[in-house]
Amino acid sequence: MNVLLMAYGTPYAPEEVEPYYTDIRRGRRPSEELLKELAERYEAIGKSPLNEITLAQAVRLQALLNLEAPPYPKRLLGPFPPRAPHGPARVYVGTKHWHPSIGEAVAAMHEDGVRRAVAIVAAPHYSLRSVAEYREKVDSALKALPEPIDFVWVESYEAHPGLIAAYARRLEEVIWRLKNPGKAAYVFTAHSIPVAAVEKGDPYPRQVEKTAELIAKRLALPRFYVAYQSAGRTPEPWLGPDINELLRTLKEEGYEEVAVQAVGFPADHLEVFYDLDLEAQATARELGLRLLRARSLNADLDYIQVLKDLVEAAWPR
Ligand code: FEC
Repeated sequence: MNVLLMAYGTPYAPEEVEPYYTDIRRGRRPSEELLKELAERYEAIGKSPLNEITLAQAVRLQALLNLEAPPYPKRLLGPFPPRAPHGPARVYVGTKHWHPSIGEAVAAMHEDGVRRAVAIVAAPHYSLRSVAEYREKVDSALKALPEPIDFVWVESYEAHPGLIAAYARRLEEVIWRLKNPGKAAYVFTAHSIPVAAVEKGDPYPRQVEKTAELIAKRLALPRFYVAYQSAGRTPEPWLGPDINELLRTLKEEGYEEVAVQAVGFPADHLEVFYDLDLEAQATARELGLRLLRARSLNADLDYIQVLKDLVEAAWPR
């Protein structure tokens, strides 16, 4: 079994911020002002851990897919069906905007003799501005190969019961720390996308709502809100409400505590550490709101088990 696990990617060093940002902008170099602003955001969080987390996810996913029963005596455990029913699994990492790039990963897979694989993104929701773009990058890498690789895609998994349980578990930890959970506001966030994509019928906001609704139902939350974060620095309109704007509304409505969970991103990175932990936290402080954020899934085994389920279900039999 072969898997291509994809994520956004982040620069490894400050001098890589410029080419990374240029790649995000489809080859258009950012202005000095935009570049300075992004460099300052990285500086403020110290470093984005996204590449390390993606690698840890891949290592753990490969280990879980290859897990075989230890050779215990049959007398104790009875016949143990061997795991890894699809043969040895190999997981490759490809990042959308940095290295290893999706193109580099696809080329390495081909060189290793891979001709069939499951493609999955470490982000649960499909968008024309996320998964569709990962797919374009895979398709363009395939064009450079002498023989094709047959990819089976997992395009979204917004309602996977294991994902909902994993998110609910992290939010429950926040609920324990609230002074008055019955009167708190519960806010689920995802990366914003341009409104133009939504107008083209992008299922993204519907899928984000679904994830939020299922977590809220599982924890019997009295009410919940969905907000978007990290809108791009472009003049076009972006999907809202923005988390900072929503915090102002919540204050006006009389809330004192807000529990925030980023459901659009399984991993910690710039958009979590800067946009939520620094920016939204500063807005909340200014408004006199107590904001607590649920910790991310990262490479925790409950999330890796979700990836394993999805990959095994997609693998052609
Ligand atoms: O830690 C890190 O260094 C990387 C954090 C990071 C993640 C991420 C995820 C998503 N994005 C999505 C959509 C867009 C669209 C644009 C866009 C732009 C940026 C910029 C940075 C950035 N994104 Fe991102 N995104 C991350 C970081 N993103 C930096 C450029 C500066 C800025 O605008 O803030 C606009 C592109 C354009 O100009 O055309 C659209 C979506 C996701 C969630 C799915 C995924 O993880 O792939 C959707 C992590």
